[in-house]
Amino acid sequence: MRPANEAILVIDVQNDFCPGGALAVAGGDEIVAPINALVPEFPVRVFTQDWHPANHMSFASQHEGKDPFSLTEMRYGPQVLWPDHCIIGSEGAAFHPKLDTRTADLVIRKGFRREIDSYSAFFENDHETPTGLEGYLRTRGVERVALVGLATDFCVNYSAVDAARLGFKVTVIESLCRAIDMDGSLAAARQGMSDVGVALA
Ligand code: VGL
Ligand code: ZN
Repeated sequence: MRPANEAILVIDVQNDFCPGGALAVAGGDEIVAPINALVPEFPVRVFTQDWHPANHMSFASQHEGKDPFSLTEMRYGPQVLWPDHCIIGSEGAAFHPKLDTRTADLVIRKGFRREIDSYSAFFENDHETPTGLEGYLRTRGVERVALVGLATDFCVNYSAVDAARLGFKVTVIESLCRAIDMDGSLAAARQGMSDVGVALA
């Protein structure tokens, strides 16, 4: 067991981000078994779930004439438009069937407000609406967080950067993550994470 102040965050290991899903990440299912093996080593274990209403504003289907993977402006800044994914209560929003969720202490759902996307496990994409995860981790005495899951360049990246900015010591275990990698987004994410002191392991 790792020290009592260490948490693992398992980000969005859901059917829609795995092969066959609506926003499939290549190799997304390969990380499930090694994540199952790693999670029990941590005393604090948080899993996240992307969780959108069917008319979520991050969906291209809500923007007349816009294609998935194009960009739009939201009140809080630029936003990639996605295929419909992780709709509340759907099979696509469920955790991968082989992911052992019995080990989770807490499941955080995010992205449930129609108007705001939420890549990060800590703040929605306006960078100010909190999910409550910071308070949970602090009240459990957590000082270090390790991140694994999907996708490296979006939800893992945003969660890792927010964690570092909040003062946690952060490691992204890259071998247990997989990326969407659109238009150099993986390289940009790795640079952005390094810039705020996230260790890439
Ligand atoms: C994610 C795009 C849209 C992710 C979630 O989990 O990385 N990416 N929603
Ligand atoms: Zn999403």
